[in-house]
Amino acid sequence: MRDKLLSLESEALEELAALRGSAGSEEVLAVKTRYLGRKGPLASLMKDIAGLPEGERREAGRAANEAKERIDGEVRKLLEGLSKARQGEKLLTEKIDVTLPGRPAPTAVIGKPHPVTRITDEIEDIFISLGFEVAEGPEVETDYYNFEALNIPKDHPAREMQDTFYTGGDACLRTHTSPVQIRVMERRKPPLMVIAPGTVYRRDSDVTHTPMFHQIEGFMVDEGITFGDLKGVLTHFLHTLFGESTTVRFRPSFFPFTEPSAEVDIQCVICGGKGGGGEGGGGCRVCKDTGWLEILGCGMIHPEVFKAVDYDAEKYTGFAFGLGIERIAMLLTGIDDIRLFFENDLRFLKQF
Ligand code: FA5
Repeated sequence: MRDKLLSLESEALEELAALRGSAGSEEVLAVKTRYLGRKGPLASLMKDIAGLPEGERREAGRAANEAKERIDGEVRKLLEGLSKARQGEKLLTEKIDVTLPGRPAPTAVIGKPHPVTRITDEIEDIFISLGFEVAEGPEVETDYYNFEALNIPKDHPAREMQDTFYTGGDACLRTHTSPVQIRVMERRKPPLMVIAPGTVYRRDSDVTHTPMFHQIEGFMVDEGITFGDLKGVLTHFLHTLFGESTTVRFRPSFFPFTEPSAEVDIQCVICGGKGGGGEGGGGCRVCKDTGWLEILGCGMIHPEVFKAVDYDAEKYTGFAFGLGIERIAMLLTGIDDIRLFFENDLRFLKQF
């Protein structure tokens, strides 16, 4: 029995040795099944061992187990070697060069700030650099904040149904950012240097008007603020935004919440202020041949407004201004139809 077991073992180990280095795991496992499986030669020797006399059986049983373990051990070693080799191969073929530069994403999928957002940020930065802080107010306002506290009388045309979106009762969509002046001044005492950007709504629609647009309100209140401060701040702002050589003009105007009031024009950036004598000799569509472009409304805050927020108008003075962001964006980008900003046509937006 012992010889039979030894020759079975050495035959199996020889076969396994022949597989080393060239075979795959299936072939190794096939040899294992052939020798150690239920129908293999070791199983049949085990059956013979069961029939041996008592004294020989134990000895032969141990020898059979040892032979089985040695064959099994060799199979395990071969399989481990194969798995290591496979891993090494994988590391080589699947290696990643982390120093390769990344692939740029196609430009169509990269989001960029909308031109109106970009110009709002630019304008905010100019005022922040002068020491102004940014405030916000609600888009749905009450009659009191949008009109009453701003000294806009009951019979003012801005209050009419055809100019304002009323949302029921006393509420309306704010028609300008000026109510933020009231909300800030109600809460705080001077000195104040505040800008308030935001969305406003009017029943308006043509090439230079949209029902929803953006304004930036600004105001400065303290003891001794003069019209000179207003001119200085706004001239600096317009020179920074449109260039130092831009000519600025303050023109008398009227707003119920400022006195005196003015509108500010800059010399037309398209025809250079030449009006009809612009490039090519034709008329200038943008300034309609006047040579000037209206940019914003402004003035010294009306004493009635100070009364509404409980400020002493004898002690404090201040200026305020409000500008339309889309109008400025049109001038800076050369777009001559304001509605393009809100159509979200990618062909338009991709130009910026
Ligand atoms: C006002 O709204 C005042 N609240 C501005 C102000 C503030 C004056 C503080 C004095 C002191 P106005 O209605 O002129 O003023 O509007 C201001 C700017 O908003 C205009 O110069 C224009 O650039 C822009 N604007 C007005 N209506 C529209 C519209 N429908 N679409 C786009 N822009 C508009």
